[in-house]
Amino acid sequence: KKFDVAVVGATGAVGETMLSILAERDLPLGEVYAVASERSAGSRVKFGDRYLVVQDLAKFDFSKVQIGLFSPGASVSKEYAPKAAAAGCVVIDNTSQFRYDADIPLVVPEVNPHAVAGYTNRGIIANPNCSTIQMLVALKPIHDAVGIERINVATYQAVSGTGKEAIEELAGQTANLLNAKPVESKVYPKQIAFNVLPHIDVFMDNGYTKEEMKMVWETRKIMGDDSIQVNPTAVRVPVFFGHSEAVHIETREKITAEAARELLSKAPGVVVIDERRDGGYPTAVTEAANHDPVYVGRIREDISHPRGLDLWVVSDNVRKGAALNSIQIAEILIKDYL
Ligand code: A2P
Ligand code: 11C
Repeated sequence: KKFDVAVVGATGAVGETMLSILAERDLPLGEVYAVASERSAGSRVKFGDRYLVVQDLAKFDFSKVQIGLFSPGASVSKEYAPKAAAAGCVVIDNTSQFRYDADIPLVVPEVNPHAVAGYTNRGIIANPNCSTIQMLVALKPIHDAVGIERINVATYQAVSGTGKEAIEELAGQTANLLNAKPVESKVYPKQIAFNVLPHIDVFMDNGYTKEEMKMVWETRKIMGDDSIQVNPTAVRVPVFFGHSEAVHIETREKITAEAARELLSKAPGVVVIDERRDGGYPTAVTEAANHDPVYVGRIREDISHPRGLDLWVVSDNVRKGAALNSIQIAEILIKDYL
């Protein structure tokens, strides 16, 4: 049996990566359609060694496909994901639109693959936020072994998380500054080149940003444990691809750094790079960008807490944080449900 797939948002940073991962992996694909807004309809996007002509979302007939991989922004998914589902297509939505609805599954395949079964509720499965995905792939084996009570996390997030315009803003500002020209900030409220901004997504009433609160809400839903306390600070850094996170956890029972390293070295989707020497740790640019795994290093026992453990977690936010995770969900759907 073959499956016809629509990639919605196919001209964006995530959509382009979805198409390249679909071409690389071994899914039983029938037709693949590239869909975006009216603005880019008629243009071409790369799919393996050929090109697809982009179709207008407003005119696309979803009864032609069994799976829709959506990444066009929350307001567009809000309108079109239910329409696609009503036409019989299972939507895997990469936006924040449906994640917190109780009847929508929120899935990280290495953590809660069984939740995919809930796709029958509304025909929609939500893909979590990139910062949450990589953190939970690394923390799940530790939570299963000793229980996690509290997570303190500071993120160092790449501009590709914002989308193509932000990638261009960082590149443009960097070039201008190196040529002693003035810079303009349109996507971010302050200069991002050679700078660090403690602000991702909108501010909430409690002083946290929405990106930070996503990590709180999504961690509890995906782990299926409302008792986990999460305290995030989400920060944008001038990196193109790859989010990094300093993760500090407090566990129910003590776990040694050595035991954690051992568990993580066998965990699905994780690569441990943890040598206590210069360069013996993963980074966004040298390891994560353009690769699939979640890399973990700097594993050590917290000297300030008897049951504390510190980890450095790095992954390609556009791949594992978005496109790859969605396609892994599609693989589970195809193998076990459709
Ligand atoms: P388009 O190129 O036609 O604007 P990014 O997150 O990298 O900025 O990408 C956003 C993606 O979502 C693009 O593929 C963009 O298509 C698509 N998109 C944005 N708005 C709409 C819309 N109203 N209908 C369909 N696709 C949209
Ligand atoms: C970022 N995490 O890095 C965001 C991008 O909820 O899907 C993804 C936003 C989301 O800017």
